[in-house]
Amino acid sequence: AELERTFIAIKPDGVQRGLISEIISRFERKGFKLVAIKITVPSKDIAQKHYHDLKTRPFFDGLCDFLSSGPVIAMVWEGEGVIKYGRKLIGATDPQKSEPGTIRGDLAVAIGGNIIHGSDGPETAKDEINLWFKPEELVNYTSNAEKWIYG
Ligand code: YYY
Ligand code: MG
Repeated sequence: AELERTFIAIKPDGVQRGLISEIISRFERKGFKLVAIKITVPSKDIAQKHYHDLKTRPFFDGLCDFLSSGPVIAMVWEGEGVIKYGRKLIGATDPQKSEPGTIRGDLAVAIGGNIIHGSDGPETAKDEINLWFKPEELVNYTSNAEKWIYG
């Protein structure tokens, strides 16, 4: 299996709504491997860096306030195609447009409460992992299921 990694975060709304295990289980059952996880209240500075691509958008300030308003579950997931497929598991940004079967499609109704973040490409994945985690917080290990998952 190729060592592709993505940054996934359960935002404060997902944590407050008790959706941590539901969301983690979707990545885990798919066959992706959890290599880092923590619960943290991100500073406004981390939130602004995390969403820096959106800094000219009118909702930027509110979005950063929201992300830093409470506990977030920050994770790194590893697996073949995990960046692109992780986005697929998450669904469209606006839950009104997310397909049923996706995390946002099944569990969210509004864009301001879309419960989860996932990196949108290899470059952002690398930047976001580096922003949220120290290298030593990433755990390299062999999962015994890998030979069954990848064939
Ligand atoms: O990557 P993703 O979370 O699906 O969407 P982005 O376009 O990167 O926007 C990040 C975040 O900003 C989104 O999850 C909700 C919020 N947002 C918003 O509040 N209003 C918009 N019109 C677009 C995005
Ligand atoms: Mg995005």
